[in-house]
Amino acid sequence: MRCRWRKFTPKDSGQKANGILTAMLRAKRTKTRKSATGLRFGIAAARYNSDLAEALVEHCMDTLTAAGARQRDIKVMRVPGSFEICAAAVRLAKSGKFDCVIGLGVILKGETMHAQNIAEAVAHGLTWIAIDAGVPTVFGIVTANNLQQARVRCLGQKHNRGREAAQAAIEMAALWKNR
Ligand code: DLZ
Repeated sequence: MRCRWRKFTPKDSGQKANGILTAMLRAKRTKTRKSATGLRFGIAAARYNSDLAEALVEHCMDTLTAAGARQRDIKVMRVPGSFEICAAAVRLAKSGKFDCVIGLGVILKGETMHAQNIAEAVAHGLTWIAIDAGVPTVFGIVTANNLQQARVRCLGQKHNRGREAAQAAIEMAALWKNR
């Protein structure tokens, strides 16, 4: 009797790997498109690297309002640099007025460890705020090695971190509201 199963060949394993990769890419593309109607957002936005930082805020706001959030339900608190984001974020989170708090900023790598120290402090701070305040926080901080990388993530459409932060915030806020 002819065996139904062929021998597993390296070609098969290559195809299998391709299939897994395709599934992963598809999973990444499958974004939940939830409505932001009735949801309230606090944004702690750093001004440092101002043109890029402002573009992040605009993309974030546009995405929130396009999904149904009202302008008056979005509060933007501006701070000097990314290091100060957590001070504003904790105040927003503990105010009880927001369903999600978004940190936005642009950190560019310099010659020293400064950028890395700030980025780590903000990442830990936003994580801690979510745990402590029980309000979801979103890390919308661009940490780039150079200006070119930062431009792609702040000004471009494809990998825009402002838009991605807003989408994550909508999903988390909706989740918290059992929607
Ligand atoms: C000082 C500083 C430097 C060197 N780089 C950045 C940066 O790339 N992105 C950013 O958002 N902020 C930077 N800052 C400012 C610090 O975040 C902070 O405002 C100051 O250290 C004062 O606490």
